[in-house]
Amino acid sequence: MFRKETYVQRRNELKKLIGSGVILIFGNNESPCNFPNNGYYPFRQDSTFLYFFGQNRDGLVGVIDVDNNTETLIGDDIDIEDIVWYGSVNCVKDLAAEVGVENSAPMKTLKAICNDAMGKKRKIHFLPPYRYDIKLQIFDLLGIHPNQQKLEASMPLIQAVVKMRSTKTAEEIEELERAAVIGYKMHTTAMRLTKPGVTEKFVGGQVDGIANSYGAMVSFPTIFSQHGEIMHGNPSLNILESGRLALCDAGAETVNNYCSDNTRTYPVNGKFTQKQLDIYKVVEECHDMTLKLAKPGVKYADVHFAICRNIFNRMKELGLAKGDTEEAVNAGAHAMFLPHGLGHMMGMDVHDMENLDQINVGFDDEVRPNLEQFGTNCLRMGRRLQEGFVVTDEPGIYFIPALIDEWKSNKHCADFLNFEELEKYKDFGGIRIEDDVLITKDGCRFIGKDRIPYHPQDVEDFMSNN
Ligand SMILES: [Mn+2]
Repeated sequence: MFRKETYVQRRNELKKLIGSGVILIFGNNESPCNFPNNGYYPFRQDSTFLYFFGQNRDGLVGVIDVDNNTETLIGDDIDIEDIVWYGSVNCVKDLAAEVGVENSAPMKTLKAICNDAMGKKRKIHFLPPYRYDIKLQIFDLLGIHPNQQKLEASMPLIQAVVKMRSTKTAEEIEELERAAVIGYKMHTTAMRLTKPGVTEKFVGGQVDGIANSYGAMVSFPTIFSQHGEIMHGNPSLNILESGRLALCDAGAETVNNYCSDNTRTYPVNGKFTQKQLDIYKVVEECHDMTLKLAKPGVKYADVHFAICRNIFNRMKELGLAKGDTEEAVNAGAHAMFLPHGLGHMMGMDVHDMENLDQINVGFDDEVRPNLEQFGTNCLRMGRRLQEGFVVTDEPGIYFIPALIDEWKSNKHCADFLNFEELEKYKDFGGIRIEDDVLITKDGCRFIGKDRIPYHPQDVEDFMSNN
């Protein structure tokens, strides 16, 4: 948790941005796994609740009455039965005081607060909920059916939260640096353990354990797979084979819930083949290109398309693509190789604020998303960069057999792709290199002091020496 003043100042800023009404910020509840008291899924507090109210406990709701300038932390104190099983915890009044909130009240008062506000026709601001228990809670409190809640959520509140959380302060950047240290340990451990004969699941499990032992948990389910061409390939019981590539996309969350997100791809046996190296070097070049292009005022969509054009040019050199690069990228032909965006915002959520809808986070009135074109529709961040933004830089090149077959059979982008050559890459897999980038005053830099090896020689050296 940060100092009390941080939360006080954030709530004051929020009140200024919202102007009037009552703001409800719902914390998350525990989620049982297979029966009510067993094996809770790891508790994860809602990030916006953490941002304004700091408390990492289930069953809390923050209420900010903007017009009367009052703040209340709502929640029930635990009883003696809970203390017997889980130990004692601070009462809600003390939790409130720790983050500079003057008032606290039991959960049953929330209904009265909402009824009073609704009776006076005051605006009640809430964010679009993503958990079913919170949807039911909103239904009970405000009478809005769950399937209407996204529509009825407060756009001014969404915009204010995005405005505030997009720019990371010095203390938040320190947390992101801490997450990067754990991420470094996770990835170098995976590189050490990767060798022919072990299962993907073994490596993935060890990576998860490091996140748990140094921080809160993983920032998203670890991807560790020889099928790098499957975007979210969870570790399977398949055995790692010499001659193949392994892709590891994993990140940590610090105990204060700030994230890291990195990807590395390396040969299972520690040595790239020439064919692998030819593709790898293109991804490496694109990854480094972002550092030169990303700075305040530049649209991240423009950085994305610069990288798409570079990939396409290099694919032409390798005989996999053909035709005019500009026309090809306009037609979306590059998505054969890169079917996702260059990156996304990152912070307390690994896809920061994605629950507030990507269109509100990564785009604005000036830069609109292209939701029609395959590949481009997966670009999560397009708008102009500002100092303090943190985005991922994650170019990749993939050879997806089903996509090659589909485009070949319906002749999609046939003027720009060499399907004969693509056939030879159907067993290649995929390569992605990802790091987290902080936008600075006049440029950008990677987060994390120690780079997880990614230059081909560094990767080979690390794998042969560890
Ligand atoms: Mn990512």
